[in-house]
This record gives sequence, structure tokens and C-alpha cells, in this order.
Amino acid sequence: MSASPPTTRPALRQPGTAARLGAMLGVCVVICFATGVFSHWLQHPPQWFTAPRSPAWLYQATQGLHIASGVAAIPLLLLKLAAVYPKLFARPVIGSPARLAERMATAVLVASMLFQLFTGLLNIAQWYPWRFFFPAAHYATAFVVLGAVSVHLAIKLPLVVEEFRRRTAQPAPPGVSRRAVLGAGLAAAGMSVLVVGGQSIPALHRLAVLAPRSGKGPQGMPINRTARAAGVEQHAASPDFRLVLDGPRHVELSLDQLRALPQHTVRLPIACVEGWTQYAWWSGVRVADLAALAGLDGVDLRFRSLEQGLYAQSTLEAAKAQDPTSLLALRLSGADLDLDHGFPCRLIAAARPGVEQTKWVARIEAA
Ligand SMILES: Nc1nc2c(c(=O)[nH]1)N[C@H]1C(S)=C(S)[C@@H](COP(=O)(O)O)O[C@H]1N2
Ligand SMILES: [Mo]
Repeated sequence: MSASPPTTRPALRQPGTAARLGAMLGVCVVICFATGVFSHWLQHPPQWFTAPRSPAWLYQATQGLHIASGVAAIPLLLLKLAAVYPKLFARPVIGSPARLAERMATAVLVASMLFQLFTGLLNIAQWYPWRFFFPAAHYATAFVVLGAVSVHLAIKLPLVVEEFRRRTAQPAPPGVSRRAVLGAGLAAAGMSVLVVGGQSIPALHRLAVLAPRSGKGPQGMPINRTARAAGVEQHAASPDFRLVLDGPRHVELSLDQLRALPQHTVRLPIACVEGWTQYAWWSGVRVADLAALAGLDGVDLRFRSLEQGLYAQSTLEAAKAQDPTSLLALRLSGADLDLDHGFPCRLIAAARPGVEQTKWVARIEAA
């Protein structure tokens, strides 16, 4: 048998290219996984987990990284698949048990990554052409991806090390160089981050043309769900509105009574799990003052909305409830809250996911 013929594979098809694309993808996967699990812990804290209270932009940063690493991974994954897909047709189809196992692991890897990245992207667009509950599926699949990547890396590690040790690229036929292939991958990844992930940084909003909610809503703030969609238009605007503080002391406050309490102003962002972030000035009553009125000091608080449904309540840990920057906001950017931003009052606190900044708050109780 002769030795393998001198390689004349195009740069895209060389193992050195696949190894480098894989390394870039690996970095994205690790960042995306870590920030995703962090986001999950914030929303579903395990016993031992204490949510950090500062900096205020914490969730903007971690969720911005989550979205950026996820969208950057999409062109890199597609390029990597373009680089290696001829292997799909390699013979023998099954071969040895080891080869079969490797092929199955690769199938799981590719399927789980495609599923994870594209459902994540559609979620940013709030487009749900499926019937499963996105957060649960996204969380579970994250572990499948991480497991599959680990197995893949374990199998390929010797090859990857060899490719990275090699000083010069293997000879390739004239045409597109490896540098050009990798450069195109990086450029596409960077472009994806800008047009989608740019929504995480207010100064880049205008570049985030593919991010549906980087545009302005009323009072310069995007809207996740309108009062009409939430079915609260009438109740929220009613003069009979009362905020109920349900503690050892039962307190009911009208909007005028809320306005008569000491007012404070903070500058805090809404940082949505979908990746957009917008800062604003919020004014209202300190959560700590309301808690004190009802004898709820020092406990975790639950905020219930007029709305019924999935995002109709949130929990604020005791430490954050005592934080002077945590407000039940009545005003946004110097005017009464817009009905769509949670009129008559909504929660705003630092370093938490937007989904927990409950709008149309009607009741505060011990969690
Ligand atoms: N009651 C209620 N509060 C809610 C929501 C909701 O659907 N219902 N959406 C949350 C989400 S996901 C985000 S990002 C913020 C958005 O606030 P905004 O619409 O005022 O920008 O509100 C949060 N508060
Ligand atoms: Mo959100």
C-alpha cells in the first residue's frame, strides 16, 4: 500500500481549518453555557445560590455575552459543517464499534447544537413555531450540548493538538487560503454579534438591525408585553386600583397614597433575557419602605401582577428588598409610567433579569 497521497484538499477541507473553527466554537459554547446557567440560577435559585446585588449592569453583561456567544456560534457552526460534511459520506458507513460510537456522538453534537442555536435565535425574535416550553428545553439541551462537546473533544484532542503544533498550513491548491476561510468565519461571527447582540449595549442599538426589540417603545423603552396583550388594560387604569401589602399588617394603598410616600429616583436598566438592555430613570417608593409598612422587613418578597400567567409574579430576595435602589416605580423618565410599562406601578431592582421586573404590581407578600 502506498502512503496517503500528498494532500491537495482545499483549505476549507483541511483538518487544520476544522480544528481552528472547532476551537472558536468551543470558546463560544463555554461562554454561552456558563452565562446561560447563571441566568437560570438567577431565575430559579438553588438553595446555596445567593444572587449578586451589584453591579447594576451585571445581567446586561452576562446575558449580553450569552446572546453574543450564541449568535457568533451560528456562522462558525455552519462553516465548520461545511468544512467537515464530506466525512458524512465516508466509507464504511458503520465500521468498527468505536467508529460507530464516534459517529453517533457527532450526530448528537450536531443535532443538539443546531437545535439550541436556532431555537435560541427564534426566541430572541419571540417567534415560537413549536409547542414545547422554550426555557425548559433550552436549559436541558444545554447539558446535552456540553456533554456532546466534551465527548467530541476527548475523541479529537490528539488530532487538535497535532494540528495546532503544526507550524505551517498543509499545502493547499491555489485558491482560498486557510487564513481567508477563518477570517470569513470571524467576520461573519462579528457581524452576527453586531446585528443581533448589539441590542445589549444601548450605544449600539442602531446597529442591531436584526434584534426586534432594540427599537424604542413609549418613554424610550422597548416593550416586552403590552397591557392589552396581558389583559390588564382596564384594571390597571381603574381609579379603584389598590396595592395590597399582605404582611403581619394588612395595608391597602391607592395610587395617590403611593404618590404621597417618600419618592426616590434611580438609574437602572431593564436587561431582558432576549438580550436587549435599556437604561432609564425610575422614580417611586422604596420596596424597603413598603415592606416596613406591612411588617415584611427582612423576608423574601413576592410581587404579584394584575396579570394572570407565566410572568405575573417574581420574587425579590430579602437583601435586595432592603436595598435602597430597589423601587416600586411609579414614574419613568420623569412621567407617569406608560400603561405598557406597568402603570400604575412596577418593580425595578438592580442586577436582575428583565423578566423579573414585574409590571402592574397589585400585591406584595412574603415569598
Ligand atoms: N406582569 C408582567 N411583568 C413583566 C412582563 C410581563 O409579561 N408581565 N415581562 C417582563 C419582561 S420579559 C421584561 S424584559 C420587562 C420589560 O419591561 P418593559 O416592557 O417595561 O420594557 O418586563 C417584565 N415584566
Ligand atoms: Mo424579557
